[in-house]
Amino acid sequence: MENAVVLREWFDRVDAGRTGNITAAQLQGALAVGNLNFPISVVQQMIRMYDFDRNGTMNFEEFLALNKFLQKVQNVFSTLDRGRGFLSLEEVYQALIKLGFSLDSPAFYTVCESFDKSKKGMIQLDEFISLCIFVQSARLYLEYFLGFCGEVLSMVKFCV
Ligand SMILES: [Ca+2]
Repeated sequence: MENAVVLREWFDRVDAGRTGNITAAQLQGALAVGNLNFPISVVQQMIRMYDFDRNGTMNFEEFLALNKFLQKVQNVFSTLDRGRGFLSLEEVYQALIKLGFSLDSPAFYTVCESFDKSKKGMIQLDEFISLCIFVQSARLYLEYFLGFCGEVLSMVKFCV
């Protein structure tokens, strides 16, 4: 309950114009205050993942869904990084399993390579979040796509 109040205050602070919606640029700035620096494309993807009303911005309800996901990702990161501030690739793999993602090796290394900015096999929190956003979006898209295929198939069946 108290958490919800804190989140509401945070949301209202970011939504300076009191529009009820946060834009990608506003979210990017707010996350940077918390030392999490993301390219705008990643922030836009965050919004798209939970943009239930599909208006391109984030209302409070959508923000709660995103926040839940980010909390989960951050918790897994901090249980594995043991205060070092980064995860090895092996630990990233474990972390993804904890989060319910299973990638085969080639996909895993390709994904790691593209998010490991320093190319040292050390994934920092913002890189790990970006990576999870990417994997989660891919999963949501796939579920949507498969659901769509299912509907088409049953329509075809119905027509036949
Ligand atoms: Ca929205």
